[in-house]
Amino acid sequence: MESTRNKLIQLLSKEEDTFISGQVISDKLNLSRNAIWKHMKELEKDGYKIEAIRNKGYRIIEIPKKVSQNTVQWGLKTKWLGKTLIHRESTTSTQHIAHQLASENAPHGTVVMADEQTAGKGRLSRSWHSAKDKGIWLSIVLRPTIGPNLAPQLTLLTATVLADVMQNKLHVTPKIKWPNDIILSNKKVAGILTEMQAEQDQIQYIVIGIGINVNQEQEELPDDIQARATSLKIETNKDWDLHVLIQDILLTFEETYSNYLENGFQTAIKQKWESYGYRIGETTKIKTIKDEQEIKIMGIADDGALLASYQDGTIKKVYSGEIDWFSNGSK
Ligand code: BT5
Repeated sequence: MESTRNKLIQLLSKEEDTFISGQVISDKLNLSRNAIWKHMKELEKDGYKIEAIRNKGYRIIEIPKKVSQNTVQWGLKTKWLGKTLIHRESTTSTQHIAHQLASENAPHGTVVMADEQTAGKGRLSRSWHSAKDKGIWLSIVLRPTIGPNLAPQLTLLTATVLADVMQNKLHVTPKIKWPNDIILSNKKVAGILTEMQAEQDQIQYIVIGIGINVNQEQEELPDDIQARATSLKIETNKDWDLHVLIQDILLTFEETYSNYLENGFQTAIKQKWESYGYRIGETTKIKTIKDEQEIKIMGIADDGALLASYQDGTIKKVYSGEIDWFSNGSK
């Protein structure tokens, strides 16, 4: 249920720079002038700066620098992604909430965000550190019209989205380590977790989890990942507004996803992914459930698999595995 406060912010954010008269607000939201004034005072307590001018009305001139449904929705330029937006201060995992909502018919494009996760998930039951207010921890519910076998493409798509936003907005040089890590200065800054609910040949829904370390200092990263993890702040020496980055990610995701549906993986994603690819053309080790082998990374295949050249000269597709960070096979 949307609160009057949310409706008020949505009304004001539609017109961003222009004033909205008390009369219009009163008519649209069925509020008395006095009630409007009280709501405005409450918004100011939440950190919104509101300009009120007699005979003109109200406009928001500054929003608080924190993540909430309102701050992310204010100025969000997407058509469908994040139109249903859920925010929790603390949760076990945004994946859990997204799965729950998806199984209750949440629409395509629902986004769940949290300030903190107490049981953040990585792949294969690994954990994901998600410190309060320090990063972006969000999940997207999608109902794609592709076959379940193509779901891994969405992980690669998401990786190009994160890399594009980092490169274009933060002017850093990201790399994508197959299949789901975003790397800056040889360290992991973000990870992606794609989970699917499918029946036979049909996807019911997919939940894409995105975790990005944003404003941690080096010493704030947990000991067990210190050597291999970084944050956007460590890389750029700057604090970043989480809600603004989330908006950039959602808009870029929506544009990339439309391009993917219209033009296909090969045209929309593959080449871009390879331009960001980590250690492409290099010899390294890959660990799969079967074994660990020395390979040369050739690129990715049209279905999203890794193309690996083995020592016996064969080139094979790898669907699941872990590329070694540091090993160099030729050493
Ligand atoms: C991932 O798994 O990289 C997927 C991460 C997805 C996290 C998001 S946050 C929103 C949504 N809700 C969730 O509960 N999850 C998703 P994987 O490739 O398995 O990497 C996990 C490994 O990365 C761990 O075993 C650690 O070594 C390392 N790690 C854990 N937390 C990290 C962090 N904050 N930064 C960098 N590395 C981390």
